[in-house]
Amino acid sequence: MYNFTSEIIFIKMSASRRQFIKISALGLGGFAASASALNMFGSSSYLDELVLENVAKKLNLYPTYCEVCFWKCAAWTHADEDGNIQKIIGNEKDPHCYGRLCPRGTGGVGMYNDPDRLKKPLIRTVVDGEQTFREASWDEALNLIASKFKTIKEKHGAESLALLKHGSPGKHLEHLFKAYGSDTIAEPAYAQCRGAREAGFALTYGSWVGSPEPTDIRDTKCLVLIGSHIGENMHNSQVQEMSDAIDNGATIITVDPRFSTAASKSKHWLAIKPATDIALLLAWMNVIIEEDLYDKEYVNKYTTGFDKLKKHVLNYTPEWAYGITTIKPSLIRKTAREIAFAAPSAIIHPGRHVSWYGDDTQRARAVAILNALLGSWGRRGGFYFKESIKIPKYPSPKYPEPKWTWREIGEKYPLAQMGITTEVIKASLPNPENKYPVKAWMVAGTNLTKSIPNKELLEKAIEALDFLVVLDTMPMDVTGYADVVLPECTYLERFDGIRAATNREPSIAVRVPAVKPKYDSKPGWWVAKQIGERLGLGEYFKYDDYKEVIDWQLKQIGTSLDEMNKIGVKHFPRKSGPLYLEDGENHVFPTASGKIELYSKELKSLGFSPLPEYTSHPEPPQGFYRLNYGRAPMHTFSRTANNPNLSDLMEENKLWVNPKVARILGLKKDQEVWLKNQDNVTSTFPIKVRVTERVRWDSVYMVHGFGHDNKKLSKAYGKGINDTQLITKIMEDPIMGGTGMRGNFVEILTNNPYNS
Ligand SMILES: Nc1nc2c(c(=O)[nH]1)N[C@H]1C(S)=C(S)[C@@H](COP(=O)(O)OP(=O)(O)OC[C@H]3O[C@@H](n4cnc5c(=O)[nH]c(N)nc54)[C@H](O)[C@@H]3O)O[C@H]1N2
Ligand SMILES: Nc1nc2c(c(=O)[nH]1)N[C@H]1C(S)=C(S)[C@@H](COP(=O)(O)OP(=O)(O)OC[C@H]3O[C@@H](n4cnc5c(=O)[nH]c(N)nc54)[C@H](O)[C@@H]3O)O[C@H]1N2
Ligand code: SF4
Ligand SMILES: [Mo]
Repeated sequence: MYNFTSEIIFIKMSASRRQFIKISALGLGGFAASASALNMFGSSSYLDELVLENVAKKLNLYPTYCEVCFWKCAAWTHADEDGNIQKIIGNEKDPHCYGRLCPRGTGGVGMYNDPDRLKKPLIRTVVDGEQTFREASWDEALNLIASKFKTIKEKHGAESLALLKHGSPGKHLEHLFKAYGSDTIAEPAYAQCRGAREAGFALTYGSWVGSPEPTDIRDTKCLVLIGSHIGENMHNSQVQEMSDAIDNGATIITVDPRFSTAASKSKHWLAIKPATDIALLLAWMNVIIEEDLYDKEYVNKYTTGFDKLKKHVLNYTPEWAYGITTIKPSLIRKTAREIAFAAPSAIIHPGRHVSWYGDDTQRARAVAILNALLGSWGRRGGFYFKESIKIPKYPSPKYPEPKWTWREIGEKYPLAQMGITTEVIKASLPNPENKYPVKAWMVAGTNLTKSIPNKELLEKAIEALDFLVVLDTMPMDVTGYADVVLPECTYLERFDGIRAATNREPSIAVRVPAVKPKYDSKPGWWVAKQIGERLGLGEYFKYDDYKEVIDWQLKQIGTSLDEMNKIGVKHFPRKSGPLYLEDGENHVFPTASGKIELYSKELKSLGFSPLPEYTSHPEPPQGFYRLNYGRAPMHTFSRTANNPNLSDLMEENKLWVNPKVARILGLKKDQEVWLKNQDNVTSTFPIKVRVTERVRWDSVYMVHGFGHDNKKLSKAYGKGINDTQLITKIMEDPIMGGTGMRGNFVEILTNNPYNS
């Protein structure tokens, strides 16, 4: 069953002080204390089922919102009287899920049941000359963290403590860090995800796209997906709205070098050559302008710079784009006309994970401009005007003013609007010329070794840190680098902040624990408060339980925790005006000119191209293939690979290979191969081959998030390849610091490279 003997393997980090430890505690305490009649047999055993089926128990319902991904669907957790979670069901009134969770949300109960969970705080120690973790009490772990934080603040200033975070726990720690004087905060959901999109749209429309995207998919007549693979990208209400739109006869056009699930539902699949999308976008603009298909009234009334744009795209004909994209001119014209005929009920989807080739802000600008030509922003079936309700902040003192923040660290990138993870990592490297030296990290809810490429740089930075504490629910790879590991309880076992995302109409959802925290795990808010109090910041944490904070906030907006416990989701009326532009209205956009800026003076003044230009990118050399990656409907990044419910649905990723390539290399279905990239990095594990016409011959494809190398992840260990390991070449976006990750090329090795 569960093996507690120390199976410590060290990854070579020569003369390293902080060796990578495959998490392995010395003690037995956590498990013994928690073994229940059910989980002793493992969470999905036949015996469990018998027990569950034959003992009819009353179920209690607790409101929550899902943490398996960041769409934050509201749901009801069903728990029996003994505190076993039976199921999680979507909240009918929730605009994020319309009453239905995706497979991952339903499988969220596996996060709670996973027997591999972190069970007790762990502290790095040395036994017989070898580094390992020992179990510790919360008091000891928290005291150690507080004393390290104090020392670092005294020596280097609070600014040198960085918080790298993602998801709900991050919010609580952000409060702690700001109270302590540090705004050195970053998350991979910016520079490695949607940052470039937000910069591109902010430059054009004056506002971010945000999450959930305000795409009016349910009423659209034409949805264009550019490398946005909705359906595999399982963002819930988007998928449901897309399915309804298809039933209602909407045209779907998918631009993707791979035949994605969305492509299979599309009228047109444009199998574009990777890295050439800007050329297609410019050619579409060329057709729409030259053939007078744009929304003249909208363009005249709401945009600036049209004449410059018209001149700019004059020569970017479909014939020009054909040579670059490999998409036939007739198909470029035909699709441009179809999109324009559907306008303004047409959406060129802004995408979400857009950190591809380093010119991503410019590509996002091209998407934004194209939407403006179609008049789709602020129109039914295009983009609606989103709204959310503001949640009042729980009373606490003002934060001190840090001397420098994430902004200064990322100052090279003039339009960065959030912390750039990779710049924080660089600022942590030992370098006397470093103006903003980072000395310690707290990592919460982000598995850096899978979400941030260039592992060598990451390991160098970690090696140089004075202190690293990781708060996670699972013994993920990143925990192996920590000095202290803190076990957070899962979202099903804790209170968190109120969800108040933007949507067609404002709504809120709450997260309430359905069961007590398993093992010796604790909620993120509690961890933040405990560290805060030890740092003398008690004034910032004046509550005993986070539910007091939520209840206070709910009362300020006319509801209460009692009411929310009964309804889970509450809607509020819109206050900002109608969903769409109205006739006769004179809408002012929040840009400098008050108009949609087709031509960007701001970019010009910063020395960037004011109109999007196509730039060519390197092609894979002979014998190499472009490494492409994406999502699978039943997994979220690396966080679900060990989930017992979800790994049952898909336990490893496969390498999609075109039959032509399989023929040349003599590859067979399910044959194991290794990959080696352009910088001679070889994958730790092999991957099985999937031969399919659905991928172009110049690329290979895999689902992101596999290839875990911590043995304590008993289901995920060694299953498939970690795409991030092979991403060593980064194409930085000079405008906002995004991490372009799609410029890496791999060779396929059929012989085990470790058998030599
Ligand atoms: N190669 C490559 N890199 C990528 C991407 C890619 O597709 N390919 N995608 C990029 C994108 S779009 C994004 S948004 C980022 C995502 O990057 P991350 O957010 O780092 O993604 P995960 O791999 O899910 O890591 C989440 C970590 O949070 C932990 N966790 C889960 N629930 C909780 C909780 O309740 N509390 C705490 N404390 N921890 C929890 C998990 O165990 C896991 O260790 O990655 C980016 N990086
Ligand atoms: N099931 C599931 N759903 C998720 C997530 C998850 O982990 N699991 N994560 C969520 C998050 S945080 C994000 S950011 C989104 C990400 O999801 P999206 O933003 O939809 O997509 P990407 O991951 O950027 O892109 C993947 C697609 O881009 C295609 N592609 C690769 N190169 C090119 C190119 O040069 N041009 C074009 N046109 N296409 C290309 C790939 O073949 C693939 O189909 O998904 C979200 N939804
Ligand atoms: S889309 Fe799925 S995983 Fe994401 S929050 Fe909703 S139910 Fe959870
Ligand atoms: Mo993302």
